[in-house]
Amino acid sequence: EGLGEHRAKAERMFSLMDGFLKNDPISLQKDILHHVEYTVARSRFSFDDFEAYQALAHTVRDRLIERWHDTHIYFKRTKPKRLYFLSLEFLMGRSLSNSVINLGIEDQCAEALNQLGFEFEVVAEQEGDAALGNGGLARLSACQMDSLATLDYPAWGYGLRYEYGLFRQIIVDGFQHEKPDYWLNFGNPWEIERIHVTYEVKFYGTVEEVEMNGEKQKVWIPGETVEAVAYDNPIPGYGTRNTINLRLWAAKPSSKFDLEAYNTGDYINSVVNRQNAETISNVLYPDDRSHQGKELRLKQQYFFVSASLQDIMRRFKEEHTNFDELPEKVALHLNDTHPSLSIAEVMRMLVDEEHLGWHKAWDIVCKIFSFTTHTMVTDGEKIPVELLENLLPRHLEILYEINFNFLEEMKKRIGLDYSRLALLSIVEEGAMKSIRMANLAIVCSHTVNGVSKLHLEKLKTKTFKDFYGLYPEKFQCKTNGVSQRRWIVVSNPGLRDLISKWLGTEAWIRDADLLSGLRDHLDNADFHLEWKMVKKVNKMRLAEYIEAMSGVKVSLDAMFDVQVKRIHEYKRQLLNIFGIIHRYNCLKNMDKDSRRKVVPRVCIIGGKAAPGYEIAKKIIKLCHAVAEKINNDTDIGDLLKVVFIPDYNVSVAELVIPGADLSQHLSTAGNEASGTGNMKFLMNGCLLLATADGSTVEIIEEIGEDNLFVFGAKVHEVEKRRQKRLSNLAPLQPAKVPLHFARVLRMVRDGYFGHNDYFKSLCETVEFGFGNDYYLLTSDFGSYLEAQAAADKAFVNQDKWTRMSILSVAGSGRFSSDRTIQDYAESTWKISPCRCPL
Ligand code: B1N
Repeated sequence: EGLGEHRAKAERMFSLMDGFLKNDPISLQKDILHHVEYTVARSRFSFDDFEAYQALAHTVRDRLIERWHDTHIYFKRTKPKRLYFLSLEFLMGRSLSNSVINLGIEDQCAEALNQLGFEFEVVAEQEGDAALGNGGLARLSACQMDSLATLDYPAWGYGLRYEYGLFRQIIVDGFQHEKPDYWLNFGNPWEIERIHVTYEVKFYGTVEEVEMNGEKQKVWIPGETVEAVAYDNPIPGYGTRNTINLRLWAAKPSSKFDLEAYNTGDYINSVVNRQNAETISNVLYPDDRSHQGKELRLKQQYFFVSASLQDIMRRFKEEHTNFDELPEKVALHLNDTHPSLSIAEVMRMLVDEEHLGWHKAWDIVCKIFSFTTHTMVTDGEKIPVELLENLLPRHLEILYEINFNFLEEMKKRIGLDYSRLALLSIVEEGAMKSIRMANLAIVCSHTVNGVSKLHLEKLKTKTFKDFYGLYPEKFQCKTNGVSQRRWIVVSNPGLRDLISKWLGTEAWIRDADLLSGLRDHLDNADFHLEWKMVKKVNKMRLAEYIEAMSGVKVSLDAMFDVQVKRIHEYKRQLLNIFGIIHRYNCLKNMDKDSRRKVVPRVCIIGGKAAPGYEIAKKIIKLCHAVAEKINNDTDIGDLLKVVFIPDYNVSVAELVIPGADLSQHLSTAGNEASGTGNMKFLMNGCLLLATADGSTVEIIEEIGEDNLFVFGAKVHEVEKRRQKRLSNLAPLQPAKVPLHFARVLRMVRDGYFGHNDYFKSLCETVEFGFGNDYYLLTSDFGSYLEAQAAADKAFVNQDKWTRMSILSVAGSGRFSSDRTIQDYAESTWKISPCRCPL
């Protein structure tokens, strides 16, 4: 009876809805106008590009919501094992083009806009970037969400809804300044606020022991409550109806907040205090290496962890009654150590709230967590015990107990070897007692993943050597990948069309391995011609952008040489700049005849320095100082131009990468865990000039070393060279420094580019007796210049260059995030596709 009634009601609703939204250009136009009038509240007779963007975004959003609902109803019905991807950072960039492409309605949208007098590209450019992350790790999360949706996996992403994303970089007089990125200023049509999906998150307070059913039980009496509100961001898959959810949490003052103060009449102060709660999710930490010992950061982490896990457990309990089923139904993935408080939180929920008993809870916890580390350094994230004790007293107890049990087990396994036990311990003793988050994550996760083969090797032999000895089976390699939807289809439509035309199919958009089919046309002259044409058009676009940003006019005949990524000493932007200065010196010393044979270059550098990272900021200034000198040297003209692209972010990357001929990835071998920029350039037919570091090693494996320019010390040589440098230290031996390098260094030091006082400490990083050139610029310089010369030589032979470029794209299939995600799904998460029927 009840069921029949329910069905009748549903059918009536559906008929009122007039079926699903339609995607023909006329229906789309109607919807756009509807949103102009009723959502944006502008007259349908006068609206500008931005308003057209808003209206179109809402039109697309409606369609996403339909699919999102269907997907979730289907997941609810089939109850598959779900993956929860926990990450404190997601770099989504823009959403419009990506959504429209994944929904398969790009042509219809373009036509609809056209008939309303707008152009899709112009409208799409109105959108700002969602920059809720720092760099590679955060963009990786975004690509992986795209792959999870496309491959139909029942997955959720969880993160924080920072009101201020990564700072905007402004360049004043060659210096970086940081401006807040208040990205929500103009609204965000891609999120759905769920005012009813809220959870209380507690902080501070004390732990007390109470009697419960004749047993002693710990309870946490928190001192502060903050509310977490869910904001859902639909993530559409490509070529599927599946649309999954990225749920981001925002902090709101709890209604229970500070009741006491209200009662005592201090109204104004209690409102001000309430407001403070919101600061928790306000701002993203802009340093992608260390933010240690900061209370706000710890608060962010726990706020995120607590809200996500309450949500996950609520969903589990809706569908299941027995916690024994948890490992079959829930996979929790820790994206780096940042969310690893989750481990203590799940233990607390199971032990204190569900009364499961420690051993049973522990057994379950060890089956649900997996962990990916993204770093090469041993000295990972640590939380001072003092902070935890104050902010999360119960969690600290739980961490101690986990550690105690772990060490007891280890004593049985390895004996009373206290120095070894001290290394394994989750708790670091010493001046600042702290919790080692990586140790915690390794002990409690069933899988520990590295992000490239080389990275995994280092994890096994160095970083986590002791753990590898204990749990060899946990350690796995999941080489990173990037989404060909974002990095070819969205950002390089010309190349997309060309690939589809020559492969005779668009299937590569879901199956990147098909790109290898391009090899069949390797020597086809028409193919070459079209290939070069696509690059030329992309270079034109980039040249216009460069002129608009920096006023520098660049020649399209020049080789566009690009290095864009966060500024770090280990990434060696300084090597690039020194190479540019050397090139300048060479040009100055050449006669007219020799100059005619030179390949003109446009050297493009972009990236942000962490606000407190002085040396990185000096690198940015040096780049500008060198650019000013060279670009204004009329004697050099188009032979060499240097450009710094300000405020590098996802949308800038989408413009720069397709227009690059050559890209540089210069990290000292053994420092870049993977790198993903290299893959994006590879997919866009840009040749790589790179060290054998991180995932580049696998790119070399895939396309062969003849098809890129590899240079520099290999991983196993780096340690030796460092030792050698140090042994040279005692008697200063400047003669050991290659002449070219010494000359370039001296020019910077002596003020050839001005600001010599300011650059002094930068120069010292590569000088003996000071920084001792830890990153080995001196010893790699010669080999770097040789690789540069090889690139020049190859560029002269455009046939050869084009072949290398084609082979790069053809070999990029392995570096699709689809491959990475499928591997994770099958071997780590043990989840299966769950495809929502049409
Ligand atoms: O993660 C990327 C790798 O491709 C890069 O090689 C690696 O450097 C990068 C703290 C990080 N490692 N660690 C971070 C980011 C934010 C933060 O707050 C650390 N990012 C990486 C993807 O695997």
